[in-house]
Amino acid sequence: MSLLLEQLVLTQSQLFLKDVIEGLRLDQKELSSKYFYDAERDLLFQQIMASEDYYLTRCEEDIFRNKTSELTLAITNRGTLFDLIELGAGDGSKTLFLLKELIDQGEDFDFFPIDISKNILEILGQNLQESLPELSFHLTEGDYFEALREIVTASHKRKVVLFLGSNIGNMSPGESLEFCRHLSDLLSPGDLVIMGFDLRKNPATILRAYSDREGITSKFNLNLLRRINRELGGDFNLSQFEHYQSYDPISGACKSYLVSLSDQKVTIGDQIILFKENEPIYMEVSQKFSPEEIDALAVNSSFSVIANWYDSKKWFVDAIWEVQ
Ligand code: AVI
Repeated sequence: MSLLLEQLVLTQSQLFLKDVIEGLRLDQKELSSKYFYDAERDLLFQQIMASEDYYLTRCEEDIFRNKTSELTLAITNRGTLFDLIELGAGDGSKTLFLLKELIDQGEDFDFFPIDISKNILEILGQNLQESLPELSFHLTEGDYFEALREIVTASHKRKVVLFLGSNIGNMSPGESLEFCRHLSDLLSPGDLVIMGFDLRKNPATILRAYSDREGITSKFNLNLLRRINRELGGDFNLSQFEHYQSYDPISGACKSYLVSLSDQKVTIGDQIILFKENEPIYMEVSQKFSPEEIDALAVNSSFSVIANWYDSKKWFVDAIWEVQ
């Protein structure tokens, strides 16, 4: 490993340690979901997406499978050359429908999938090479906005940005507004954004998606403690923490916690963290939206709404917005 890379790795793990300790020292303990993704968790998330209770992926796939021509037309009727950028591309399973249609129509575009997980990008790269050998793509690992800024600076083609899977739901309402404002600031008038939102629906259906009967979401959350043990020298006893999910149908916030099952002491490096029995660690929010909230988010961040595509159950929506 080069010295520079070694320093970078060291800095990243120091940052991870700092964020973990700061989060666990708060009165209301929390762990940042940006550290959730490692190879093991990527695999668990793929299992969640394939599980019966987690409807989100199937609903969005329904849109990408059945509304492909409408999606394609909305992108191409605004001009020929463009760059297609996907933030948080993951394994790209839904995007493949769109990519294939664009290629079949002979469109001239480059695809830039951006993800924080190197592992999932490698999987995506293989998928793309196998299923769409003629596609010109550039895998980009790292922070969404840093990567987007580089792409925007390097090419003057118009931009079409995908942010699918209700990834926007993993931000608080304040953070998602800030995120969308940042996105419209970085892009230029006429550029397009296609964003996936999980809609408010029967609370029991939502809760079950995150308290799945197979217990994958529980493993998914506990895996972060395992990662802290492995990478930061922690001694979390995973059997002493339990996953708990809540959904508030008034605010639309679906939140996950890990609850300590006993009074206990956890050591991370040279730091000691005390837990009381039943004390929660707040892990992640998966915000659910109404159509009105989505339109307001667009307008309040300088986008105009072009169209909304729903799945057949009207549980999920992909909205297409244009930068004003
Ligand atoms: C990535 N994200 C949109 C997922 C969600 O639905 O909030 C993450 C997830 N967490 C637990 N299950 C799925």
